[in-house]
Amino acid sequence: MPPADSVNVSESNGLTFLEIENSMATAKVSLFGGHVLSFVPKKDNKERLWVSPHAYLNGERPIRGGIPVCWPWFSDDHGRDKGSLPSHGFLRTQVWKFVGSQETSSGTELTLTPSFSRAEGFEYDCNVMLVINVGETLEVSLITENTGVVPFTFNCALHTYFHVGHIQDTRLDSMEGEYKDKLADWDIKETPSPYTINSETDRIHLTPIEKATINVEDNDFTDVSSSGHDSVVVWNPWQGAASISDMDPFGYKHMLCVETAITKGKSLAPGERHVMTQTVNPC
Ligand code: TA6
Repeated sequence: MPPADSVNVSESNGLTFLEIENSMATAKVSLFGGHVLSFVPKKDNKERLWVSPHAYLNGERPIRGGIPVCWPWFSDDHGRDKGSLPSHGFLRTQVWKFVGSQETSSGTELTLTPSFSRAEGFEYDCNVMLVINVGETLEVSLITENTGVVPFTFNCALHTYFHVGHIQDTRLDSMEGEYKDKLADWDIKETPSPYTINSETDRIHLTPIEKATINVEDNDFTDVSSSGHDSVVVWNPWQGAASISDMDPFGYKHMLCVETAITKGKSLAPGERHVMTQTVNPC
C-alpha cells in the first residue's frame, strides 16, 4: 500500500526517513531505530524534540536525540556482564520496517515494526510494533505481544529528548514520589519540589506518573503523558556531555530527557499483549 498523502519517504546517507506534514503538525521519523526525530505542532511552530547536532545519522550508532526505543531491557539491566550486550537493547540500532500509514481524524498514523525482536539476551518469540500518531499531539505506542509458548519478562523506554530553550529556565512539574538515583549508587530519594535541573541528573522515578509538565520560562510548554509504564526516567548529562562523543559540551543546556519506561520488569504470558504509550502534548 502506498503511504498516506501526508507522508513523504526520503533517503539520506543510506537511511530512510518518513516526513509527515498534515494540517496539525510536521514530524520526521527514521526507520533506523524506529526513531522519531522531530515533532513541530502548527499551533506554535516550536520543535518539541531535541537531536544532537553531532548525532550519527548514518546507521553507525544509535541516534542521540529524538525518541530512542529501548527494548527489551533498559540501560545495562540485561542480567549479563555490563558491556557484553548493547545498552538499552537492540531495537535502536536496527532498521525497522514501515508497515503502513493512514490518515485518521486525529492526524497521521504510522506503524513500524523492527526487523527482528529475538536476539542474544532475549530469546523469545514476540511481535513488537511502534504506532505513531502525528496530530495536535504526538502519540507513540510501543506494543509488545508474546507470540510464543512460554512467558517472558521485559523492560523498555521511550527515551524522549525534549528540546528546551535553556535547562536553567526549565522546571518539571507534577512529579512526585521516590526515585532511584543512578549517580548515588541507586539511593532512594524523595522527588524535589520545585523540580529544577542544576547538575547532572539520572533518575528512575518509581511512581508511574501519568502526566508531567515541562515548564519553560514559567510557562507550561509541553505535557508528557504516559500509560502502561511503571517508571519515569529523567536524564540530563550536564557537563558530562563533554565526554559523550555525539554531543557537544554545551548540548546539555537545550535538552531534557523525560522517559516513559518499564524498569521493574513486565511479564507477558503466551498470547498476552502490552501497550506502553507516551503522548507529547503542546500546552
Ligand atoms: O535514560 C538515562 C540513561 O540510561 C543514562 O544513564 C544515560 O547514560 C543515558 O540513558 C544515555 O544512554 P546512551 O546509551 O544513549 O548513551
